[in-house]
Amino acid sequence: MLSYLINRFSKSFYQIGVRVKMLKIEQVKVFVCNPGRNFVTVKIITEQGIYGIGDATLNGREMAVATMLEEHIAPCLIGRDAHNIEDIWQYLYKGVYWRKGPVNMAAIAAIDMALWDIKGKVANLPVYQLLGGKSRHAVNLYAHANGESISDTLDKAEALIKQGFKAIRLQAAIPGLAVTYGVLGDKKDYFELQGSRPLPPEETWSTKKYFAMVVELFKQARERLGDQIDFLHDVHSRLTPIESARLGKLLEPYDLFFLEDASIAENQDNYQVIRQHTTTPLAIGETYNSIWECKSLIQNQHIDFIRTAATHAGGITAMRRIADFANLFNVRTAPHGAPDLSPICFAAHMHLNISAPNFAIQEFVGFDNEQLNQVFKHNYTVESGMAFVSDAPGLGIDFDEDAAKALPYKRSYLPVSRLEDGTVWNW
Ligand code: GCO
Ligand code: MG
Repeated sequence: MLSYLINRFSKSFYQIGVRVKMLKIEQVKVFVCNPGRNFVTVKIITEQGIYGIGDATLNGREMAVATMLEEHIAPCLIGRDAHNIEDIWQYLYKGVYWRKGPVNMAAIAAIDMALWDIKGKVANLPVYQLLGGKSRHAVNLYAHANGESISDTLDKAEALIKQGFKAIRLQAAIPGLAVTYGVLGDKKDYFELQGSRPLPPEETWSTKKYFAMVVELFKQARERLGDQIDFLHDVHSRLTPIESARLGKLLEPYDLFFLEDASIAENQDNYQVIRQHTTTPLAIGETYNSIWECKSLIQNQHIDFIRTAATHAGGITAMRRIADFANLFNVRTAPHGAPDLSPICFAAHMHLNISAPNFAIQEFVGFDNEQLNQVFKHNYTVESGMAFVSDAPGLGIDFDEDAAKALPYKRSYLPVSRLEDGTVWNW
């Protein structure tokens, strides 16, 4: 009798298991479109007609990723089971002799996002539910205030505060330099809004001129905006480690939420130099393609925030591993949210942000370009400086193939930076 029951019991489990049908990948489509700037999008379609989408945009190198996907990755995916996200990730990462790299990892990332999108649709659940559910009710955002002068920046910050933002990145033009990173000007020809730049524009950098502006910016910001707003700033890797250490010290009285990309950390020990001199919180990671680039920064607690993006660090699967690792060392996540990451990446971040226990803040520039919204149909809402995740199954975002086809790719580059004597510098 007992063996009969055990037999029946295990049999019914077995039968339940069998009901999870294989989701054969039938087609992998790749689109490169330009609704105001270039985006690379992947669409994976299963035999059952269920599809998922992913972002593979690598600013200035879009066609390299599109070729990687079309030529090298798509043919290996046809016929595989879309359910096996982890195995497909390992197959594309470990299974290939040549690991990591921005082109490769952006391609893997897009496939991974599309597979999570499919899994959510099949389960009829938003992706965050598959990641363990909500750790918070909404996602804190930081907005950008970029000005032609300090007072212009602070005017823009005041307008954002009126909209309800409680965390603002402040960037202002550097007197004496023709162009400053992050400042739009009236030309509307700043990289964030680029349509096409057939050749890389060149810019000049001066650390001395920058220091003269930046400390004054935060002094005036505290005087004018009070002590209840979180301020952030992106150095965009222009300083050496000891210069970063000095800047961190000079900014301590103004209590930054974080100082981003103060120095390059190809040599991860650079951050030890900065860390030992300043208590200004440090953030880095938007260009990282894997956990290996931030491993020692995190485990030595030389940074406070890790800014990897789903599109560049290997998708939702990889972002989740980075977040969990960072959590062991009190490092919180603050994903990159520049306009060259498509709304699909933003949607992926929303699911990660709402679920990760150690999420801190999401960079947010908004998607208020009409063409862009024709191509990408997103579903989240923003209120009082916070974003609310979509409860639609999957990632909660859709892609209009026809709208995308009507807006073809245009070659475009990021700028190149030089010192005043002509030496190539970090842009
Ligand atoms: C940020 C970033 C971006 C990058 C851009 C490059 O913090 O938002 O630094 O502005 O420059 O993503 O493609
Ligand atoms: Mg940045």
